[in-house]
Amino acid sequence: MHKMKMSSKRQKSEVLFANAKLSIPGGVNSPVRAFKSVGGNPVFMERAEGAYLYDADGNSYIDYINSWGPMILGHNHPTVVEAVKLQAEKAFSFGTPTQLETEMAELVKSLVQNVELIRFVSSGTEACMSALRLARGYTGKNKFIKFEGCYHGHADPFLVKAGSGLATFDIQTVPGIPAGAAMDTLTAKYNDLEGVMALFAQYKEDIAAVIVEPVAGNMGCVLPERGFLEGLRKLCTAHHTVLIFDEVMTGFRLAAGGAQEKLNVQADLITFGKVIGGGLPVGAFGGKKEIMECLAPVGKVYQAGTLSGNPLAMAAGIATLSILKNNTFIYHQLEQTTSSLASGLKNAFSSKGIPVVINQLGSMISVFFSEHPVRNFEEAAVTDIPLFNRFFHHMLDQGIYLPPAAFESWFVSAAISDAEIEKTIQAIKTM
Ligand code: KE4
Repeated sequence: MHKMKMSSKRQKSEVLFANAKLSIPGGVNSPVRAFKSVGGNPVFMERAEGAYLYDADGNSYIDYINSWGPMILGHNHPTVVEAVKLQAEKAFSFGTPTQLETEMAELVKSLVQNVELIRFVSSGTEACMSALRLARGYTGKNKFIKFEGCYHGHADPFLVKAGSGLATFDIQTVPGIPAGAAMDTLTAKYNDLEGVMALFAQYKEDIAAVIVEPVAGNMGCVLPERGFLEGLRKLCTAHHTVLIFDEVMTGFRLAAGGAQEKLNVQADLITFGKVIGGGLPVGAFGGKKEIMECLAPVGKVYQAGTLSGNPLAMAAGIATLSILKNNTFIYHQLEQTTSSLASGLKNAFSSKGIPVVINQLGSMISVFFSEHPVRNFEEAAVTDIPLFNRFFHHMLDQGIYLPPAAFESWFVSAAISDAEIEKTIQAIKTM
């Protein structure tokens, strides 16, 4: 572990972290926040505005994590804040149907053409867990394929060769998951269509689903190679297998219609999270009517949630998605900003003689310290992690907040302008 000189600038965060650990395991409510991989202690944030985070000690940071994706418009967008305030004055939650949920569902359907029905939940984990159960209930089959380095939340069947925090902490097997819960989980290498074909050759019609991050973000950003997603589509159609695109990260981020629009490949079920809630807890899964109507109370596949479709969260989601729908130039702007970040990073590191691979699509980007391409988790895992950790802390001390792990995508927001990009690139020169 790379021991980092702790900046004296963050003493209040140190105290807050020590206190947090007395009441919360590891002082965090999600492991990836704990700086375990990059070393040092996490920074406690207090407020945010636009492109900037402000920590408990009053330091400011350009934000490239944006709550791990949700804050695509930047923090505290006035229209979103106003929508949540107005709803809060009416009610927080009823536990009854509301017109807001229908409005949100119609908004998603207007942006994602092959979503005929959608069910809202409160996290990406719930969305993926429910989509898998639905695919199994619809097909009557149990096995499913996931890809090494992809992360679909922390439900038992997915915690096999998973990405995000499991890759960061090198957790190969998770205690507490009975063999039965993961025995039907088949894994293949990302971008390895032959490997998937071999699994179909072995298990033929016994595979309920293939779930994939259409652009992977949980091993760092890794792009699908030409023909990979199209090949999965063909194999699933041929074998009556449900193709699930996990768009928790890519949904409403890569385009208004997500990765399906950007890459022109259609799934049978799509899961959503992050951006869909605009920073409040919303997940969702949707797709073909024929499949979705297997869900209770229409069908028998049970799935439920006290705060599913929560009015406050719906208000934030409706405001966020409406802005994205009515200002699609934002996606062009995000692409441009992130592309100039990518070329700035490449030039800055090559001028220092440091080999880097920059993987980027739209406003998702990752820096790998490597001389070789990174097309799957195996290749991501052999990049220079200690150098990434040093880079992370150097940038943090320069007022730039990156995801605190190499196996994570960065997320650019519409509030990040050329000024922030320039500052980010300048910071590398002093590394
Ligand atoms: P949540 O349950 O964390 O809302 O979503 C799970 C999930 C599902 N699918 C994909 C593609 C995801 O990226 C995620 C969650 N992403 C991580 C970041 N790599 C969330 C951050 C965290 O775990 O704290």
